[in-house]
Amino acid sequence: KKMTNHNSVVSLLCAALAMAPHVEGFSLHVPSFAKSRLTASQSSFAACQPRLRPAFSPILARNNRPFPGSALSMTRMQDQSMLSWNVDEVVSWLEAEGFSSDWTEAFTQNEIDGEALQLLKDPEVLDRMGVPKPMGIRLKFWQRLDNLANGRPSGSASATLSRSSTSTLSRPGTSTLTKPDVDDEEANEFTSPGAILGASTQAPMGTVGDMLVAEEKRFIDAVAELLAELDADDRDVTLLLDLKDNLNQLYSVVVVGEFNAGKSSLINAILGGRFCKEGVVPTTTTINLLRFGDGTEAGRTQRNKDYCELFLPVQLLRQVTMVDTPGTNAIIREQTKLTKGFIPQSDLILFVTSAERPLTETEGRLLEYIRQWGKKVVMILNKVDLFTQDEELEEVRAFVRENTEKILGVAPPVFAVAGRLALQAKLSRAAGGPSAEADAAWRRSRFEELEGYITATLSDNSVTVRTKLETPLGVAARFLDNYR
Ligand SMILES: Nc1nc2c(ncn2[C@@H]2O[C@H](COP(=O)(O)OP(=O)(O)O)[C@@H](O)[C@H]2O)c(=O)[nH]1
Ligand SMILES: [Mg+2]
Repeated sequence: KKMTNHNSVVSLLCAALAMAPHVEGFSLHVPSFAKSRLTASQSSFAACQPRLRPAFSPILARNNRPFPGSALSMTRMQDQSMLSWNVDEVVSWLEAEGFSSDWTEAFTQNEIDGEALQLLKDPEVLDRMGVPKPMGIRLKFWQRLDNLANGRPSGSASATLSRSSTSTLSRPGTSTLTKPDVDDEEANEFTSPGAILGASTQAPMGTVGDMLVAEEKRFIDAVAELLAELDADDRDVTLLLDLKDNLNQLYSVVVVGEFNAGKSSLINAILGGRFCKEGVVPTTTTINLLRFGDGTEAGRTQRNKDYCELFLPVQLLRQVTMVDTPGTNAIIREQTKLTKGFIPQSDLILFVTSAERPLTETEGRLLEYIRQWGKKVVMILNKVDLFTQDEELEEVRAFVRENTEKILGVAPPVFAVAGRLALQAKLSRAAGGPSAEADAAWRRSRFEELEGYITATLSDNSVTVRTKLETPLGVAARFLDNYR
């Protein structure tokens, strides 16, 4: 059930895909090379489909919801006119609702008139009629039939669900997701700050990237429509549509961890300046977005309710938006909520844990939460200058690796660094200080390896584009898992 890797994300998406073909304007012509990019395996969308079928009917049964076309809803029938339809009229209705010729032919051959139509609630009857199998399309059929029988507007009219149709909804507050994955009452509680990242710079994706983004936007619209039909919370649908809008934005790296783990110091070390406030007591009370800005923009800050943007003349920020979070802390619950709210929007998570107290219980719970969103995680074991022995360091690094793997299901890269020393080295070099000293601090900081990884990740377009594409997919998969 849980999202352990990209393949399970993709298999859920296949489930959505199988349910989605009848959404108006929906098509998925993903080139085969792109499919393998998305799935990271040989599995194609088609190959995933059979897994869908056994899954759906028991789920509907478990939810104790009648099939839309079941006897229960049919007793509410108000519009009697369909009962007098002949076969041609039934077929015209099917066509108008967007069902394929496989459907209309099966209806013609089996001489389904209006009276027979209202009895078509049994999946086995549809099987015997030779109607296509995907349960998603059948569900839509029952839904349309139910609308017809109850004199409601056609379902296809709602198939054009778009951002504008949800923009009047209340802004995301505390999500109502109640998936009991973690026995922590806060586990699923988050405040989504909305599409923060969707503010400025466009990400250069390349032609193939742009094409995939366009396809994925259609796909997300289809999933959003599906979620709406599954009575998903409006706020969840809004989040998904916000993420769709974020697809064209810069890659975002979000730094999370408990307060005092050294998140702000790490960002400063990466950027080479004291831009984020550091301190022994929780200092960062808002989410800070670090974006590129030079000339008159340099140093400008823009405050909003839950976040603050800083524009800095640092080249790396042309490629990424770095995000400093307040961190999680059992005492300051508001900050924990803010941090959690931001996680769904991130493309890459740098999870900072301190050598003083590597992987605490609350950090474990935060990782659990992150995993539910299908995020790519890089672990940073910070403050390694506190170790006097290399063996000690390696032992703790192994501990972090093993335990994060247990939680995430995949082993993320683990970097052991001393952020504070790395920043000292960079600042001292920039100020023209004694180079031997700076070099020694730099070596002790072990920062080289992490920087190499970050640069390699960001300069590989296929990695960044892929990760960006996966961001809304992981969230979509979680919602589908939650609501189906
Ligand atoms: N010994 C040591 N202390 C560090 C290191 N990085 C940060 N710190 C200290 O840890 C404290 C918390 O750092 P900060 O970056 O504010 O943590 P945050 O709350 O996670 O943002 C500060 O006093 C930092 O000076 C490090 O690499 N080594
Ligand atoms: Mg901080």
